[in-house]
Amino acid sequence: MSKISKIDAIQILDSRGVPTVSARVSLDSEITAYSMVPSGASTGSREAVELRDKAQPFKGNAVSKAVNNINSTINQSLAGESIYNQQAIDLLMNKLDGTPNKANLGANAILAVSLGVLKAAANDQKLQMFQYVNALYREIFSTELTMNLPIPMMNIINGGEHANNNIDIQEFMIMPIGASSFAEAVMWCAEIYQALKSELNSSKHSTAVGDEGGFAPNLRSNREALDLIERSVKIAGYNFGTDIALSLDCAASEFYRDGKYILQGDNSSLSSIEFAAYLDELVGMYPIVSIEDGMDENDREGWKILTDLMGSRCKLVGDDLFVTNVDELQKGIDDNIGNAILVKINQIGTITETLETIKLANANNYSAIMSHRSGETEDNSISDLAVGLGVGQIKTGAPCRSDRNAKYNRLLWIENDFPEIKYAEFNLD
Ligand code: 2PG
Ligand code: MG
Repeated sequence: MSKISKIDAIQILDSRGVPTVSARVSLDSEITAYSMVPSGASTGSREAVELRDKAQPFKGNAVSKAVNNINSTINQSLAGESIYNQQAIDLLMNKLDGTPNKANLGANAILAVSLGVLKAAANDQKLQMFQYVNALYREIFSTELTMNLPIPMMNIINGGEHANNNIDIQEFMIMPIGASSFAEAVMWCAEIYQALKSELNSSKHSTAVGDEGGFAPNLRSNREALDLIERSVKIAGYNFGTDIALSLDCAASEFYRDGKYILQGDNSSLSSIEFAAYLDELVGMYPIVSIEDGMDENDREGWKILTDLMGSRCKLVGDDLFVTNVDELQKGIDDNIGNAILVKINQIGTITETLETIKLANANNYSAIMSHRSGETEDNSISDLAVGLGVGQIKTGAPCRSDRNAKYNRLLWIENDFPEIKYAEFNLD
């Protein structure tokens, strides 16, 4: 039983050049593991607290307090613990923090350690992290869990808070649902991405990219973005609808003001019913199989309208709505809103709570999608989490920029080395 000998942390930079936390977990067996914490831009108001210094330098964004919390309190409390006690370690950190939203120690400090512990334990057992997390889930919940290679949801046009263009919808994603392997899925998406680049070039649009590696052109409307993607899919030689489906992340909380959804690109201000009808129309016109945050996180009435209208035809994914929080997901299940959840480890801050949320989703037939944040690092743990927890879908940006491709590339190696793990199937049930 290897024990934790030391946990330390430093401040590093994320893909936006903003500080974030990196931790190192060292064991008495001489194993060490490093973790890095991502950071969102379009954050849900009920997410666990990302502790920032709120003083110079880095315009208040430094994370030295979170780093110090690891180097002092957390290190002192966890030194000597068995590395295999993931649940006990996460619980202990939550107790040390003492708040419901990790405001004292910081979810960025707690997650860095929780993830570092998971990695160190896997290394210590000479297992791949996806194998270890799969075993951990099965042990905690006394249940079986089939692993798979997730269908990627590649965000190839960026808008909203992730780009300084005039597109309201934050993410336009392609999903290679017809591919027969993860490698084929990546190839298709990369070819479509390049076709889209040529299309943008020939129509004199910018090919600069947004935070998640997708293009960020100034387009007249959401529909123009969808039309461009349709053309690119076809030019690349794929069938629009059966090979490639689409998904959107509206991140609707970002354009919801005083009870209205304000679409600047379309020059309209819509009620919840009208916005649901707008989305329904898009689903009728394009093969959109998944819509994330189609309503504001507090517009539960709107979520109900949307779910009643389209829940049987489309995945309705709660991101800001559920914030990877088991209580928020339970409320959604009770109210019958949404039918899928986005899973972001830093929204909740520990591995144990992430597993609990996925367990609740699985038990209630809500799909789970493993997700990056718009601010990322080269840490590719979410790839292993997606495989080990068998969620079947991963959202981690365009096939461009190494902070995004680090995740896809890790999945390519997993598929190469473990051919018994199959590429997931997409179904709407
Ligand atoms: C989202 C994410 C990731 P952010 O809204 O789903 O794509 O963005 O990390 O900015 O919250
Ligand atoms: Mg989102």
